[in-house]
Amino acid sequence: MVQKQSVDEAYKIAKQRYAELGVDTDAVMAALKKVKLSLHCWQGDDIHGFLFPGQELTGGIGVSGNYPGIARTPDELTSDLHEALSLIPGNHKVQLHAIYAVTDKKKDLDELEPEDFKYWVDWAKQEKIGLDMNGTFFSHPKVKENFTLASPEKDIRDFWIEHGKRSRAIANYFGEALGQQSVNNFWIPDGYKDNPIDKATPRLRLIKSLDEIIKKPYPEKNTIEAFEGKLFGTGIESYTVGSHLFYNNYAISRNKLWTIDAGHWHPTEDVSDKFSAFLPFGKGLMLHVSRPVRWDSDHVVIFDDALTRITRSLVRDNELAKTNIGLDFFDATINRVAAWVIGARATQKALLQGMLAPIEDLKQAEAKYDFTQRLVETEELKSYPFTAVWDKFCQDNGVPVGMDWLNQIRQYEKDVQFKRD
Ligand code: RNT
Ligand code: ZN
Repeated sequence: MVQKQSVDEAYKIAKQRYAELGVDTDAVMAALKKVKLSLHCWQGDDIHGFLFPGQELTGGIGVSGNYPGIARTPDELTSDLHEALSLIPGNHKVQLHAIYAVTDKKKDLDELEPEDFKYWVDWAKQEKIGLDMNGTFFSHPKVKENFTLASPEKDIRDFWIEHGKRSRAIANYFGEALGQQSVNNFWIPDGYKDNPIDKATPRLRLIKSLDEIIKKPYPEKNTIEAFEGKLFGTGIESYTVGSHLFYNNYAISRNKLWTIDAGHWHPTEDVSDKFSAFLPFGKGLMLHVSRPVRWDSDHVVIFDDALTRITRSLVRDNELAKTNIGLDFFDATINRVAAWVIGARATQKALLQGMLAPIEDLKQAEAKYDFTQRLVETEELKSYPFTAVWDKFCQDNGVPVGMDWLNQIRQYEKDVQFKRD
């Protein structure tokens, strides 16, 4: 067990070290506390949901592993989310997918209504958290040859347009009932395995379908749409209708959010460079923080260079207010609750490290072409004692410090998760 006294002593020294640079660690902790992450409910059950038991996962995404203790019911999933939230400092949000509706009636995706999410709203009220939304445009028989909103068939498009409309009514309900904006994220798998003849028409159809979905106005304080592009999916390697450039332009022209999923780019592409190129023109961003390993593998987010580049950009360029930080990964080879906690804590730790810097001084040095100071300080800052501030932040927010939280996971496995199998 980490001792409170050692956390306090280390913090005192760290506070002094940062104060020497003009950085106020108490103010930084207060700023970090305000940053909400949106935890993705689907890490808890390998994207099965509750609406269509046993339905296969499709759409070019996949989950591997079979660690015991998967959540199979709404109560099991909310219990696991509660456990995860209790190990993550601060107050956050949870992202749902349409397939997580909780209803006794047999309903299809084009029939869902806000009342089918009352279970989640009641739970969110109890947890004092907000909810984000995602329509589910995959794992369904109406996905024909990997096409939904851009399908050449009107019947297929109409089904998915109706689903999109329903998802907006649900997101509006979340925002209204919980008093905070619900981001409604759209990702569709549409595309071709092999080279298309016609790349233009599917994109024109997608624009028409999306415009139809977003036609009805909802108060923006309740909900706003976000659009997530992608390079490719498995089985959809040659052409993606909703590419990055497509949604970048769609989001700007419709004054909506653009979603950047860190796993959806070529592995050497630095997504953090895109924020400041988009935001001067765009309404805002939604992030799906993920970790691609060689491809869009959706590994659990860890404290690595790609993550710290993302968080440093957000902090240094003052973009947090216009950015919604969601997580999106799915690993079933480890404890699924631990997966959430690892990814969320890594993201917060990376944000904290980014904040603990004399950013204005460095900007001034840069403006005076003092690249020597810039490189010396940014390199030295990497080994400044930000971990002592992180430990203090965890302690002050009533969550376990360091690796102590693993004990809680082991206990939860024993008492709850392993009893499910
Ligand atoms: C798929 C997208 C999408 C999904 C979730 C489940 O490549 O990243 O965000 O991961 O909707
Ligand atoms: Zn995503």
